[in-house]
Amino acid sequence: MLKEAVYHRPKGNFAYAYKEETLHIRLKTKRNDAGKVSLIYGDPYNWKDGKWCYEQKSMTISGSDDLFDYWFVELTVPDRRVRYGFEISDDTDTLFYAEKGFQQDIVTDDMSYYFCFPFINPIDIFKTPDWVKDTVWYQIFPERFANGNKENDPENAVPWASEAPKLDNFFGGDFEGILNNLDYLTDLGINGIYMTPIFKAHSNHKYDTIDYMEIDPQFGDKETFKKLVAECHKRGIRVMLDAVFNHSGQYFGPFQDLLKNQEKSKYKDWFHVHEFPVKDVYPANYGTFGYVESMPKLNTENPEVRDYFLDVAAYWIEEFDIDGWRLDVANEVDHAFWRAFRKRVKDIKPDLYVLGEIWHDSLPWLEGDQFDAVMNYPFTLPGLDYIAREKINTVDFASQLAKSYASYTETSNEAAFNLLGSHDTPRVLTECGEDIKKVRLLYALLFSFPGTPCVYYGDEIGMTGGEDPECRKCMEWDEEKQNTSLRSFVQKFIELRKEEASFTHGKLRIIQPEDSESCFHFVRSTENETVHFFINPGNSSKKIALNSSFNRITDLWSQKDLEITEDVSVEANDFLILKVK
Ligand code: ARE
Ligand code: CA
Repeated sequence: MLKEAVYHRPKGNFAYAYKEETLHIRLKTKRNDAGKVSLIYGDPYNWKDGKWCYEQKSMTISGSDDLFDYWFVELTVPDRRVRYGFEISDDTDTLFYAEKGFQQDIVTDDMSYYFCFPFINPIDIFKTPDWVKDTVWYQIFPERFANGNKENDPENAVPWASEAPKLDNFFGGDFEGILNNLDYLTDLGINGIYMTPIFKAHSNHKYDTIDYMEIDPQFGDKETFKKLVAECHKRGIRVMLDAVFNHSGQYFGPFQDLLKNQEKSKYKDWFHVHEFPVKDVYPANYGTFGYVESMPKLNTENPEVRDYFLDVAAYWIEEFDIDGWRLDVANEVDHAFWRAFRKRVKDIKPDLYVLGEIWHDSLPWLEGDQFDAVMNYPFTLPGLDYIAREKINTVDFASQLAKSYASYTETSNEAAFNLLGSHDTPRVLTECGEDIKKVRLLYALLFSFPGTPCVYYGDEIGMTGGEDPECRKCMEWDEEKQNTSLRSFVQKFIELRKEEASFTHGKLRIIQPEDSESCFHFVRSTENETVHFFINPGNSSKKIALNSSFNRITDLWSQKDLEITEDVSVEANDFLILKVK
């Protein structure tokens, strides 16, 4: 056994309280090295005749990447305190591994040898809102979804879809346009809307905020917004807004005051001034988002700035009853700010969804004191590489997904915001070279994987579009131009997801592919059922061996029961979902 590859640490994604009396524990070992791992565990105070009383529970592999197997066990701990170690066997020997390293035999007379989860205190348990895993989101870029009121169009607005989207053109999308089409969303099965910024701002994307306390007049007013949220809630649709607290726009009052009064400005410490006089010209002599001088970076470490933006966040929850905040450029704002943010918003609304926009490893933000989840681009990008671009094979894909999944707690994995694209990326059909079969496969993955899926507006009807701003075309409302069969496919999958508990609550196991041409096979299981998912992006059908231990098998897509004797195969560019009892 390669001992150097064995790793555990009683923290982070390797050990955490999932519930008041439930611990999750992970161990990683070299891929295909350990045949069996079991947890040795017990109450540190439970001794008899000078010996520690322990129990054993076998662990299972939840997934493997190119280097490691990730072992997992869910442990019930009634006394909420535990010492533990691991018994690891390969085909030649058995070793015991704990905080003080490896031993040939179980240690029963020295607690200091073992890893320690001292006590599960409820207040420390990382909880995400229960409703999130049952939500299917629809992302709306308000300027481009629907124009329900021409009166509020910006004066330079052009007729709907009359030209290509640009960095600076307007088509007049607004809240009334969304209100007029809520039935369309309900019919699709949507029960969550994520809107990109809606506050007063200069641009068509509104990430350059002028006033965080005002709705942008081109979208409507506070009354219309209140009506929109109420209508959504009536339909069981949750509403999440976009918080741009990393930077403001250059016309944000405090920044304008800084430009005017310079060192005398009472806002001089609200930004990252490099030198005075501050000038809003390129290159900016103050901190900005990227190199965008129209987006001055806010000094969120300044208590005045922190208090101002926590009040903003609180206002839109208290006054408009929103259900979530998506946090823009979340990784560039200090952790202290986000800890204060979580405390403030959860005190107002404990089941508010706090979603960070982070494109890379985000564990430091996902340990329970900051975000509930992040936008899961580490799911999106390998999925596009595997199915859309055919850049990686099944072994690579299974490895990348298993690795990113094992990097987080189940708690945040269950609330992960899974997406195939957004207003920042090319549309999925364009990524798939306009091959609808590939898009269907990606949706099959999106709606089956643990987390909460999001449909980017118009993707469900086969809209195309490259990099921003091309991915922000006006929504296509002419049914003749919509791919209505793709829409029905999406609608059916959302329905299936709502009917089958394993899609939203099943524990994940990613099966190691036999070879690079195999289907991508993963399993989701609850107490009463197990569902096997097979994704075959290849150009030939693939037979799958049905395990004889299954007694009843249902093909969930066709709703047909299968005989065990039948040879079952997954067609090319297709998927198969088998529920076994
Ligand atoms: C647009 C064009 C730019 C152009 C700029 C000029 O896209 O090419 O230079 O205009 O002004 C908003 C608008 C954008 C606009 C941008 C800047 O929506 O249209 O750009 O403002 O004005 C990284 C960040 C991530 C960020 C993306 C864009 O980590 O937080 O870059 N996403 C958020 C929002 C955006 C928004 C902003 C931030 C600014 O979602 O919509 O842009 O508020 C890799 C990296 C990621 C990187 C990602 C995308 O994966 O790992 O870190 O994201 O690429 O570039
Ligand atoms: Ca309008």
